[in-house]
Amino acid sequence: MSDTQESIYAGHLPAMQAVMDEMLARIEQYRTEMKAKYGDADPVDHVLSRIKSEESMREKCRRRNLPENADSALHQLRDAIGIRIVCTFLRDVYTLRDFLEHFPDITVVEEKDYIRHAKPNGYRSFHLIVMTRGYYVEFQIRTISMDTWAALEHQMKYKKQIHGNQDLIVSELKRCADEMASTDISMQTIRDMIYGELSEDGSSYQLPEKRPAKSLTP
Ligand code: 0O2
Repeated sequence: MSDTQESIYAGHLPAMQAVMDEMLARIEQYRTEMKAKYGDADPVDHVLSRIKSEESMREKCRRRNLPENADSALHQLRDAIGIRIVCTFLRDVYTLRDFLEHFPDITVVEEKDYIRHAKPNGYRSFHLIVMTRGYYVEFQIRTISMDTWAALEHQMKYKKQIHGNQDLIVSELKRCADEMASTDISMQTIRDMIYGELSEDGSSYQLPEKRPAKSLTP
């Protein structure tokens, strides 16, 4: 941004930062509660957060044919504030989703369950877009293995020159994504056995059903 160019977020940055900090504090609260319940086992491996950079936001506006202004950045696009939560186990992805949604000042705008419905390339993650205090926040909640996969796939997408057979890389990535998804279920099931939380019929962990659309805003 040049010295004379106004930020695309106009005067909203301090309020956006405050919203992001509040969401991060709630995630810390969740970790503390879960650690108290399960000893020292932390349900969250790590959390990343960012306000989309000025340049990335302007570039996204141009790509979407939107004017480069605060209305586009804050109302037409919904990922100016982004928080990625990387969980140790699969069930934590959904309990965290429930935890975040139970706050009365949070309105769920959209959920995209790319774990239940993986993208064709194998991408898995739970995306939750909420509105709070007048700002959208995009949460990406996923397991460690989903995160490792997404990071590698991202490297492939943005590397200008790929050494090796790209078709083979793409199909190997898809195979790994499916194997990792299966391992995530096995790891959750083993964990449930350790904690005596296996379902009564002893079956392996099942992903939760999609909730009724009425819990989401139109
Ligand atoms: P960045 O720099 O990561 O923020 P939207 O971005 O919501 O307007 P879309 O595509 O409908 O558009 O949203 P979706 O599918 O929820 O994806 C949003 C973000 O999820 C992406 O952000 C990526 O971070 C991540 N993502 C989605 N699909 C893939 C994928 O196939 N591979 C990887 N590695 N990440 C993915 P952006 O906008 O790309 O940019």
